[in-house]
Amino acid sequence: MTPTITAFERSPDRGKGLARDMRVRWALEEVGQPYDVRLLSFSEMKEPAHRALHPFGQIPTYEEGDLALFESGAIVFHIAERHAGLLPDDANAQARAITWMFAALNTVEPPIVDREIATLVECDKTWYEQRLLVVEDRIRDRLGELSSRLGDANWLDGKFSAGDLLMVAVLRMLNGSGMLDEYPNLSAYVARGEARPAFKRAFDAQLAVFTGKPPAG
Ligand SMILES: N[C@@H](CCC(=O)N[C@@H](CS)C(=O)NCC(=O)O)C(=O)O
Repeated sequence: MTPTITAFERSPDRGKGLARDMRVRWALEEVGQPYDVRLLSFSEMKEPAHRALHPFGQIPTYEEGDLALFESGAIVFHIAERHAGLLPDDANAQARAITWMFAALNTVEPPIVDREIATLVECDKTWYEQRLLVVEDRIRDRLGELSSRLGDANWLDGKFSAGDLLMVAVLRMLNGSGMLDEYPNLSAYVARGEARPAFKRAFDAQLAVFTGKPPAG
């Protein structure tokens, strides 16, 4: 059965692949599962029909027959569990890959989201500059720790997994901030993720929504 996901009709990032449907598209592309997309305006996202799928009125959602899911991490996990390719077969290696999924969303993403909120919503406040410094220090702590753990490995734990997919997606939220450049192994890690054919297909499909032109190829 072909799943349907939801995405922004007009992405605020202008197709830079930062809206969270990108994580779901990327996972589906990695496992070779075709999908449909239902585009939503901001007002449609807050209407009862969409809130029945997503209590917080956000994207992405995922529908597959009777199953409806929200939260990009839960959706990526579901895709990884149902298809080969995103989680290792060995039970312990699988548990470690899932740990990295949680680490991406629970430990690395929160200060990055705080920075996003600061720059978008709090930039007119008198305390903005001070807050930004504090938030960026918290991000640097996490990036330094992640950089030490990754070392010169290609991926976080052996082969590419759903843990890497989510970690790369989260780190990409720093694109344009210059912060990743301070950690060359993390920049290279993100570049490796972005070079994956499945990432490119997902990126092009999301960009096509913004440009209105079908993806090339
Ligand atoms: N924790 C959620 C966050 C979802 C989220 O923040 N979605 C954004 C798009 S990337 C959204 O819908 N923003 C519009 C809004 O919150 O009104 C997830 O990972 O799926």
